[in-house]
Amino acid sequence: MDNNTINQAINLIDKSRNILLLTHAKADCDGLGAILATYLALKELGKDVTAVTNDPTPENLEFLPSISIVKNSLASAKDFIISLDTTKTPLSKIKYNLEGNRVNIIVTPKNGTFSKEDVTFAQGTNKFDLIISMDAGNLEHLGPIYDQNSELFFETPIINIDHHASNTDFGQVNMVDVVAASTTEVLYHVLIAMEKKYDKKLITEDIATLLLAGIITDTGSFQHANTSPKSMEVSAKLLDMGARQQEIIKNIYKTKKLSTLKLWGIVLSKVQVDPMHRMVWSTISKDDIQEADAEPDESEGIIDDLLSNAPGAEVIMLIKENKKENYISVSMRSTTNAVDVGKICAEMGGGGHVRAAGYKVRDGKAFDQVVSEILQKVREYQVKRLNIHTEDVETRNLASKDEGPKKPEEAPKPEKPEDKPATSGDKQSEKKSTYLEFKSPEENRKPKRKKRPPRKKKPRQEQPQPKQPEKPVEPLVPEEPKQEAPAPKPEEKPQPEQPSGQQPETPPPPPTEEAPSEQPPTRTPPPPEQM
Ligand SMILES: [Mn+2]
Repeated sequence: MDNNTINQAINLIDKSRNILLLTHAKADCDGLGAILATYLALKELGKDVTAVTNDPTPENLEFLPSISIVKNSLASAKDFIISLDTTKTPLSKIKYNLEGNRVNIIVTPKNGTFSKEDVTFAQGTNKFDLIISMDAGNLEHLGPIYDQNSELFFETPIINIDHHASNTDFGQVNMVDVVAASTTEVLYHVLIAMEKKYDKKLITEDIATLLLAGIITDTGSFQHANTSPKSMEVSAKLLDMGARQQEIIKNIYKTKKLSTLKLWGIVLSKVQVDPMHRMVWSTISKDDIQEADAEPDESEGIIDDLLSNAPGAEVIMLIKENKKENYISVSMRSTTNAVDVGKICAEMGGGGHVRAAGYKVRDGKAFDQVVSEILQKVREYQVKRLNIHTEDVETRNLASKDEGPKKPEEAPKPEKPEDKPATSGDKQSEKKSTYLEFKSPEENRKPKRKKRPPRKKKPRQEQPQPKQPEKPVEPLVPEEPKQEAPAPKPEEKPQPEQPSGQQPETPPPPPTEEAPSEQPPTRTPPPPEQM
């Protein structure tokens, strides 16, 4: 973030009086932390500030300092003005009364009489003179607030503060630092610059806590790959400024409802693994949510738990049915920059970062179908990238079978594995050994087998990766695929090609639900541009 950009933003803020702060729909801790911190700082500078989010605050974020100032709707941004010309008739007093659905404005003249001609009407000008959008990759991510007030966004200058690689630079001033771990990390630098400009202490303990909360949650407590020396440094300074780290940890990570624990248990018990394509996934159906007596958003965090507990997996997915809002969401994480889940999700109509992304399907497609489509998609991606060709066809065949979400009857497979004539026996056995274990990343790096391309530094995209020999290494997750979807079974069949055009619809809002912040890992070794 260059100083010039920060100065432009500060100048814009300086000359604005009435500022609107927004974040993406289904605001997460980073988005809320950013708008609350900005709210408090701008109030300190004497500005009129309004902070609005679309959705109610998640329970576990209610501890955020000043959370109660956030409104859930944008009262009309524009006033309607009724004016009365008092040139000829001086005014004595004004009052109003309510009569059913009508408001009567009663004006009493000092003398004389007002007439209709003295009254005029006008649309007030927009009451906000600046919008600051935080943690949102584009205007649509702001949700209904944008849809319902689009005019406001055309008339009002916007400062866009974010760290998503997919950010479209939609503001007049764009402070988008894709290497920052969180929006609050970007904001920290802005607030420091403002302190200098106004020669005033702005970062109070509350603000430091809000900023740190965004960094902690977006880095998964400094566990994701987007944890950089800079984010650690900023965090250290925030602690020094009085950020209450324990309060954040306790509320975010150590307080779980019984229903949440139950839901996690159900989801974890359904984890499936495909070692050959280095995938791990699980599903949450509406029945699971009901069984746990949980809310759909209580699955938040599960995918990151999978991420840290599935050694060797490169792609981690959680596919969830949200019956309440009638969509199916797919959240993806990758453990290496070589696998760009942002790209995969973009092709499915969503988006995100290289290492954290997602999309939603709202077209009424069956849950199982959505599951098999994405599994197929990722397998194809991995086949190409890993050059799993050796047994090309067979491999693919193998692959496609496990997707099944748990209901047996729904498994789209044409035939059950059993029915299928086994492919050549010997082949199977070799496959079997292959697919039972993941290679750990380290393993891959070692020159163990023949030449293996260094996978770490690969440009993320799908650069064809030289094939990696698959070597058994850590026994990955135990083979648990319970239910019908046995994880990779050697004799799988190719999946019937499904129409893939989902309309995933909105790009993954910055991960809301299960994807706490889809931005985790943006950078990592190679300073990736996680776009
Ligand atoms: Mn964020």
